[in-house]
Amino acid sequence: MPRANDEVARALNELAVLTEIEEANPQAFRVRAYQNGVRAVSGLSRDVSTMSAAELQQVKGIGKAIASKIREQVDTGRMGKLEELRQKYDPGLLDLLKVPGLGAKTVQLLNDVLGIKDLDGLRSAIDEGRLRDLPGLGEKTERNLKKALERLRETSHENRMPIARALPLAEEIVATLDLLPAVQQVEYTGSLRRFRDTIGDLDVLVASDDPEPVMAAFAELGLVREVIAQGPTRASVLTWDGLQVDLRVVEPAHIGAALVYFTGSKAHNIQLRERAIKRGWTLNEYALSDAETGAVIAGATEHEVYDALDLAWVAPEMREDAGEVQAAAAGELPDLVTVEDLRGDLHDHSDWSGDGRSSLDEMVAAAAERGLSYLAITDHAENLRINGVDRAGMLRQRKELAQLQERHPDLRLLHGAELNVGRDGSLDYDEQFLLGFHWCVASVHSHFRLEPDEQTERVVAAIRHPAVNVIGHLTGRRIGKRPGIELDVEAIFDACVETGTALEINCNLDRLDAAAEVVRDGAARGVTFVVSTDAHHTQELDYHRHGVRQARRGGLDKAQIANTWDTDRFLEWAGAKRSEVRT
Ligand code: DGT
Ligand code: CA
Ligand code: CA
Ligand code: ZN
Repeated sequence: MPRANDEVARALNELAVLTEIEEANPQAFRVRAYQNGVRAVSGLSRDVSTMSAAELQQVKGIGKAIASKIREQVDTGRMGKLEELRQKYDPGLLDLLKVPGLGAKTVQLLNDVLGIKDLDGLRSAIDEGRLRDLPGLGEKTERNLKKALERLRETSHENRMPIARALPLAEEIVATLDLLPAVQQVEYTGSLRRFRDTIGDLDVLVASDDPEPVMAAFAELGLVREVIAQGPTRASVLTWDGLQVDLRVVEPAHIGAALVYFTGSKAHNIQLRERAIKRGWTLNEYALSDAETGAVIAGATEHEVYDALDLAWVAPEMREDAGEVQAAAAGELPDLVTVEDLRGDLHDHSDWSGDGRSSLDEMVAAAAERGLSYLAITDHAENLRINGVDRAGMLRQRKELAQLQERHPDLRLLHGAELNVGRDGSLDYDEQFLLGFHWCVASVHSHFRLEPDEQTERVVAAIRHPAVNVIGHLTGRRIGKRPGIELDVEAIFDACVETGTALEINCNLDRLDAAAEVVRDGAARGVTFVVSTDAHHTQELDYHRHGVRQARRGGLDKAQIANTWDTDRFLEWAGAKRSEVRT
């Protein structure tokens, strides 16, 4: 998405949430209009900053009022109405709206009557039993809210921000600072560069000989709510959505050492420092230097630092002290995957099912345009509550796909489905019908609260089905929103290896499922993986860039990723499992 669109969508979204509080009604006309605006802007491939108000109004979901707000944001970097609401409502109220069971009406009531402005306020009010006497609430609601708060605390990893929210913010900050003439290089570092799935605070590093304008521009960023601390070369700010961002400006000659230091992890840094000490050197955020003379040995680039320590350069995603330093010393780091290595995508939706937003031919054309060699269309199968495709629909789609195949000779199209793993491990349709697909993903979309052994059994049953090629988003987690199902992953790995079934690395930032630790352990067991976008829109085909980082974080060698294989090898592997049943 163009960066201006991202910024506008975020502002409209905040406007929708704040308006919901103002109107005390999530169905209010203005709320819905803003939400439609968010969707419209997010789905737009044109850069909104290049569009006039009249052109904007031509877009479905954008009316006159929203068009003028978009222009205001683009022209002035601010949205007056949003600023006004930000003044009026405490940011903590936004957190309250995220508590399951708390709507805008209740949030406003809590605010007006009890003066509750944030999660902490709500927690103490519940502990003191002050909620039960409010009109329309009662003891049961109080109990439910208490539970919801506990759950929220668990899933939000003590206020860590999910990567899906942190990454776009970081990319926006980096892109904005990168425009400054004083900036030679700018990178986000810390846990985000390591691609952890939640972020405590965001660390940004700039190389510059002239820190002053950089510090000034940083404090002036539109997304900054408050400057917490500011010095000549470092500053900390708080963004409107509650993320702390630490900026550090260093001289260009030190940027390599600083990148290593501020990327971390702490444990990885300690390993590096120990190697330096053994050689009579010191390693800090400025340089690798001789401990006695202070002479600089390395510091301008990361590669230089690792090289001097007799280590292969370690990809940031792997820097967790999980054996990567030893592997780098022995020359045994895995051959990690890049976006260019991925030749196909194997989990893609169209507007035939669920919430797919692009048509079949748009999806196929977009995959062809990206130079993919193969693509599996895997619309939702019939058991999904929201608009799964029935048998007749699937057969019609197969015909359409065959016609599209003729128009795209260089892109091998596979007709597939995303099946729903039932409570007992059963799947949609019947075995004969399922064997008619070229490729099936099976995913858990229901029954998230079963016991671990029941969950394991149902997923293993799906793995054992002859038509199932891969398990989609293994646990169904939504990072920071919903924990995944609990599984005995060892049993899953064994079943996968035994049957030639793959595990998916789902590229959606909300999911990143299987988790990196599972990828690492599965890789060691010999499990085959696929990196899949789960695209619901043509633009989401670009999500491969996230999935490869997740694969790297799992230390996965690209040889173990089936969609890096060429078409012939891939098709042979994908066909092997089902042909075993047929013979
Ligand atoms: P987070 O923010 O909790 O998601 O995790 P990080 O890893 O981003 O941690 P943060 O922000 O405290 O520090 C960023 C990096 O700076 C960290 O990964 C390593 C480095 N660092 C910070 N403090 C220390 C320290 O005391 N010793 C060493 N060796 N490195 C440190
Ligand atoms: Ca951090
Ligand atoms: Ca930090
Ligand atoms: Zn899907």
